[in-house]
Amino acid sequence: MNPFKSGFISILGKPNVGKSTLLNRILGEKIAIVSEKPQTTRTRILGIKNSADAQLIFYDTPGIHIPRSRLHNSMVHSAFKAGTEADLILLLTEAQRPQIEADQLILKTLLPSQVPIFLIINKIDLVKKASILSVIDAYQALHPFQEFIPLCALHGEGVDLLLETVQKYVPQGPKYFPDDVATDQSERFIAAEMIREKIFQRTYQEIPYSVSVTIESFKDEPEKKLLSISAVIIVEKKSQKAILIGKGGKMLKKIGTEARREIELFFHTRVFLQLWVKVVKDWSDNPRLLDEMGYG
Ligand SMILES: Nc1nc2c(ncn2[C@@H]2O[C@H](COP(=O)(O)OP(=O)(O)OP(=O)(O)O)[C@@H](O)[C@H]2O)c(=O)[nH]1
Ligand SMILES: [Mg+2]
Repeated sequence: MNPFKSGFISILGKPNVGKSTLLNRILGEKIAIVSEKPQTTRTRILGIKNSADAQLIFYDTPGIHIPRSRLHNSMVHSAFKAGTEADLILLLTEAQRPQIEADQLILKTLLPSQVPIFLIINKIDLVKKASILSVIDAYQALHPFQEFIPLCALHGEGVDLLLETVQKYVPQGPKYFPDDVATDQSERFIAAEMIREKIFQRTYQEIPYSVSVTIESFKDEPEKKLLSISAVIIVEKKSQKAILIGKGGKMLKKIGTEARREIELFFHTRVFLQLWVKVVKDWSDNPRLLDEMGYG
């Protein structure tokens, strides 16, 4: 029998390149929220992929960008930290829009030089095969990448090959987590993230970036086959609160319905979801509040 292997693999890259989509695809289950807007992920999200002879522990991370608030600082710091703690780094870029200079800066200033790095060229469904070669050519000059793997995180093409290759690079090691554990995130955190995802998908301009979600109560009532959740959506300005609530409460209702469906799917139970909106001025630049909200 092959010796058991295990390792920590960090998925890093610019915002919006598909890091969270890739984590969900690898796990075959949605644990990381996704949107078409950049800076969706704000914290490190751990996901565990078990097979007969390996345990691969992935970190999805916030997209690396130039910070403009303390929240951004914390996001970039957590990506950087996940890089330094990894046995292997997957640097993601987009096939149709590779940002070579930005990735070069990430490689030079943020990523530890001793950790092996694969270049993952995502979204190959959006380009002709021939153009993938020119992306590989351009990146070859930047860094001695261990592997170049083109894939489509959205539909899955190339993901099995990625997993086989990752397994070759991780060391022999123990099973860190029991087989039935897929993530270290709390149930409350997952529910809050699902609400935040719907806000990211449904609102525009500065609104998604001004929102944080806190779970006030989370009550599992198995005898009623019901999960009751009450959550507060925190915004920075009164005007944002008005937009989130919408005319006659329409927007909040829509977000609530979509979030409830998503939470029901994940927890396999009926959910009663109550949402409130509260203004907390400048929370995204307040170290104490950021800490309380889990962005410390
Ligand atoms: N066409 C296509 N779209 C993709 C693919 N992978 C991800 N996307 C889309 O890209 C957008 C961003 O995906 P995310 O997974 O949220 O990206 P991210 O890198 O986690 O973004 P941040 O958390 O903001 O750093 C979403 O609209 C995804 O549906 C892919 O392989 N093909
Ligand atoms: Mg993400």
